[in-house]
Amino acid sequence: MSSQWVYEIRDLDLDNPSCLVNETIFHNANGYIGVRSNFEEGYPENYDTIRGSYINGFYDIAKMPQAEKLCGLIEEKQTMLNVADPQTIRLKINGEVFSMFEGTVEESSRSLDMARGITGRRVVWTSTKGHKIQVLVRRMTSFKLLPLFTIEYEIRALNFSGDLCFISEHNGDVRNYCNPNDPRVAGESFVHLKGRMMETPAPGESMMVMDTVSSRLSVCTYVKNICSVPAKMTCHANDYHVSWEIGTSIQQGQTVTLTKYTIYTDSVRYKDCCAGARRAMEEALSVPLQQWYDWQKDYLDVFWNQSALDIEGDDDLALAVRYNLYQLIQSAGRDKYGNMAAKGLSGEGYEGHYFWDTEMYMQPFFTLTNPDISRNLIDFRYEILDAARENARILGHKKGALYPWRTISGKECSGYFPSGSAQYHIDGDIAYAVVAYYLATLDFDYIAQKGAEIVFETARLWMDAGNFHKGRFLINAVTGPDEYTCIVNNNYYTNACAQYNLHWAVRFWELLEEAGQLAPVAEKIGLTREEILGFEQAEKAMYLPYDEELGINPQDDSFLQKEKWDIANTPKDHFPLLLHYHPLYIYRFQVCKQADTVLAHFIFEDAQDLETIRRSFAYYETVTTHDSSLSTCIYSIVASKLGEREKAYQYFGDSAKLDLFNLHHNTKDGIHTANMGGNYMAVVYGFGGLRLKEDGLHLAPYLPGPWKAYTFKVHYRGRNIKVCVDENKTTVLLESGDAVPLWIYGKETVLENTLEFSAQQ
Ligand code: IFM
Repeated sequence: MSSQWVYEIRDLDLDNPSCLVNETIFHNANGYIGVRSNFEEGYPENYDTIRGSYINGFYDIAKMPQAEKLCGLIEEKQTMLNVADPQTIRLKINGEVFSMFEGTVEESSRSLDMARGITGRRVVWTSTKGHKIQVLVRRMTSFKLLPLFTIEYEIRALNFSGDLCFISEHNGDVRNYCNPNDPRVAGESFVHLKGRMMETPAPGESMMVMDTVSSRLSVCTYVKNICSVPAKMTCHANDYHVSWEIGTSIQQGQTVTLTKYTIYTDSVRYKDCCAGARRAMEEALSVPLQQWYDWQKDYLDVFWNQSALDIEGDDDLALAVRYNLYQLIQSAGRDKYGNMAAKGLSGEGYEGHYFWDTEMYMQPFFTLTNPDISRNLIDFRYEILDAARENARILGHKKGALYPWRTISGKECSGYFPSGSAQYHIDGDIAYAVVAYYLATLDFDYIAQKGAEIVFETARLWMDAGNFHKGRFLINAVTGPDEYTCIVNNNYYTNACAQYNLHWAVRFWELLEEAGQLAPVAEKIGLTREEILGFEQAEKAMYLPYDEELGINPQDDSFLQKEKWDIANTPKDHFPLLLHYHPLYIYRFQVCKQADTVLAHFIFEDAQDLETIRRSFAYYETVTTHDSSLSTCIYSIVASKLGEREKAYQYFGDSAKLDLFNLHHNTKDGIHTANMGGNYMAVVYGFGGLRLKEDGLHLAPYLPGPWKAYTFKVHYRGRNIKVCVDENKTTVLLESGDAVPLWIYGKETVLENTLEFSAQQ
């Protein structure tokens, strides 16, 4: 049972897999810290749990020895750390220990309130001796004070009066989760944090500083417990584990609350993380908790006002889409030290690494609704540009920058290069995101300061990775987005990306020259007019594979020569294929894990005529397993473009509830953030037909069958534009800002106030 803004589940399933999934689904995060939603009191000993708190961009270095030490293969990786755990609160009533797994759980629920930014848990429980209590827990990671995490733990005695004791813990003895049988999480677990300082400055308080073993970083966690009634506080502390016993009494009908404040700071952002933690704690305590709740709500009012995507006609789906957008704002880094991990800050899948997921799947949402966050994500890429230059040298390139396939602070962390470092398209993806930011904002100063440098250096890389041959520019030995087809020649997506990247390098050169702002960046990186001419030639000569017989764009030079994988007759439990077949075996078949050429046909739609796109789509549908969560949303968008509306809706629906229904069976390791961003795109780019192009904003909305209406907003070049689509009409409204040219259903017009179009476009 859920309302429009609250995702709630009742009568919790208490089996181990359900508990693990809920730890992810109800996690709290704010772009800086993320805390999984573990039961405060813990689980039975035989239960697997991932009890974790994470800091965006905070990592240690783990060894990744290569069995065969070939030149340039990496031997270590960064890994996001599970930092000290402040979640534990055990409860005793008249000496009996509260547990969801003993006594009787009469009622139970968990909820996420997306308007207020708070998660909740409610339990009515009767102990074996018949004492009945209600436990209400509210948790928040503050969007206003990023280091702050709070737990409000409220007990109500329903049928007794007696003793009440909270045991509130702060545990520095933590490790990361591992599963040696799943390549999507770490295979081994090490102790990455060593205690340096632990103190209990005042009753109910504890502070710990831990240092990473290899990356030379530090993290401080500062905890303060406040009880709503007078209580006796006794401390037990040893070995980076502090436990405050908080004893009091409770009367029948009375409510007693323990409020636990935790501050996280790290040495990436703070010169002195202890001092930073003290300051933040002082700030946290300077106003009542209610004030932080109010500010949380204010923050989200602004967020939803800028980015709400409202759907009428399917409440469950509307809620799922809202849940997805909420996860995006929980996951996006708010400074240049943190980006958006594939699992956000909700779990340890992919070890907290940032991939192309950011630029191609999550960032578009921010580019259209919250350009400051989008710019911030580019700032992060700018910050690691030197590391990308170094990475290019490691891979033998004399010029340019090659962004790592997966990373936290800039170094390549991919241990398996065929489906990792070989995905050179990440350079084009990052350049694409810079251009999209520019097209949405016209923030030319930013391009002059940072954006153009990224686009120039990535363009340079293509010149070194590819070569002219018989009048065509070719890029050999790379891997495209489809990770079931590795190290190929002329991957269509990669070549199209490179072409766009080169095009925009030339364009930014021209624009900077016109604006008299070229010299600083050109001199800084020694970029010459001759190089730009080379970019232009390569762009024009770029080889985009086309098969005359089928009239489609083959995924690469050899794709169509391979036998097709028999998807229909592969046992259902053999998906995802990557967990059941040796990679080399998979590589010899025509089988796609995810959208590849189909993605190119969305992103670079003007590179091909509609019929080629249509035939290609039909072809790739038959060879794609969608084993990656980045796939169906893209198929939905292209189906929309092709007017295949039922199909578009079906693909969209498949991806909208992926985590809420644990459809990929690995939500326990964290949310699928790229899928969530892709789900947004399936509405706005797919049903809404939105495109950002140099000639302006394009829209071509239609109403998908089962819906009554939908509305979305975009922030475009300083204007706020609202698009409402219902059964009768499409309305485009200029909410603020000056008139702006607009392309709607392929026709150019000017949006001055309100435009209305009939529904049947
Ligand atoms: O970046 C993706 C990739 O495209 C498919 N495998 C998972 C990665 C992280 O989400």
